[in-house]
Amino acid sequence: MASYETIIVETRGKVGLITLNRPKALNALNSQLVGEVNAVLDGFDKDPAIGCVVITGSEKAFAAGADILEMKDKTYPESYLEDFITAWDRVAQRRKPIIAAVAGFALGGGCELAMMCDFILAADTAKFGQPEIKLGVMPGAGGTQRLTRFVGKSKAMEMCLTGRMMDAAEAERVGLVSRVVPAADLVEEAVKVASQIADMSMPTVMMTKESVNRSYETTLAEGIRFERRVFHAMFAMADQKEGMAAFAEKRKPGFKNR
Ligand code: CO8
Repeated sequence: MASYETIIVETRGKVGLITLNRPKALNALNSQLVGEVNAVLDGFDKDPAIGCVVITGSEKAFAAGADILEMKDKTYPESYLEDFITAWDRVAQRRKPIIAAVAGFALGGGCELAMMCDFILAADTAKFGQPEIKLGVMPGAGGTQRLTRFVGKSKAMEMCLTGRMMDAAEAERVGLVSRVVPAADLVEEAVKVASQIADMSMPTVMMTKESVNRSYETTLAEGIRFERRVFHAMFAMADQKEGMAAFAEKRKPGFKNR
């Protein structure tokens, strides 16, 4: 496997594990880190041996935001010409599922990166926030849009306008994270959940992800129509026959990804 300077990459069975690793800067997201994460995700997406990805950080920080020192002197034409931040969107466009396992700070771009993943598993130490307003800017990688969809207008507005952080308990209560686990168990638990997903039929997993994501982008009627078409199409897959036969025969299914 290629070596990287800002992340650590491992595989655990069918799970690809990416650990953000710029400890001296609390995993601040610079352009090198973005490039490395995208390169690894490109590889995982193409690798049939990988069924699910986990992105995590350190005990202290998932990521404390975009790298302020790297961006502070940027001009408007520079950020426009290089299409600053757009490369991050590719995390949200991935077809295989990605779980964010968040301990410590997930601030600014760190919170936005977590929200680009398919769901967030949080340690009890997690703290989420969009503090960009304190830097004289606003969230730029989806924070004003995704946070609002997760937690509603009132809380999103308060967080974006004041920069207040939300702790793990509040984040679970308002639906930003799927579950909170003790910090010491976070990565193990995330890999366990990812392994369960990776053992399912991969095309079914990917179609399910696509269908849930459709609910963000379309009307209810269109979304239901999309779901129904994909659901019907699943009866053309061997994995549907296998999954239902296994249930009837009281055995574990052996999915073949077709
Ligand atoms: N960028 C660069 N360096 C950082 C960042 C950052 N975002 N956050 C922390 N660091 C560095 C500090 O400068 C410090 O370095 P040094 O030791 O060389 O002085 C080191 O990390 C440790 O940080 P602190 O000493 O500040 O640690 P504390 O425990 O005292 O405080 C905090 C932790 C509260 C997290 C504090 O570091 C902080 O407020 N950080 C900045 C948080 C922030 O404002 N984030 C938003 C950044 S803007 C943004 O994300 C725009 C989004 C655009 C999209 C990005 C693409 C995904």
